Amino acid sequence: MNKDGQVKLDDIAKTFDASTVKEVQEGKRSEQDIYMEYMSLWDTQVKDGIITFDEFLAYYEDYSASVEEDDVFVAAMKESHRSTTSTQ
Ligand SMILES: [Ca+2]
Repeated sequence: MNKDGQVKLDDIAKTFDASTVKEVQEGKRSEQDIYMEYMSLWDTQVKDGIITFDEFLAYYEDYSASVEEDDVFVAAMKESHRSTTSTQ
């Protein structure tokens, strides 16, 4: 996040590796499909490729509210995060 309280979509994209998502590894969905779905979670209010602080907060509100019904995707996100921070 920069001094203006905004995050560029590209910065978030760098932290996300769609190839580690289970559905991609199983060939059920394309990396592009997962990537676009992930990005659409963030850039919600004004789709300009920049995540404002309001959009950032909105994401986390939605995220916490939808954990139970969307737990498969959340698990995939955790798996993705783990793999990007591992030494392998
Ligand atoms: Ca935006």
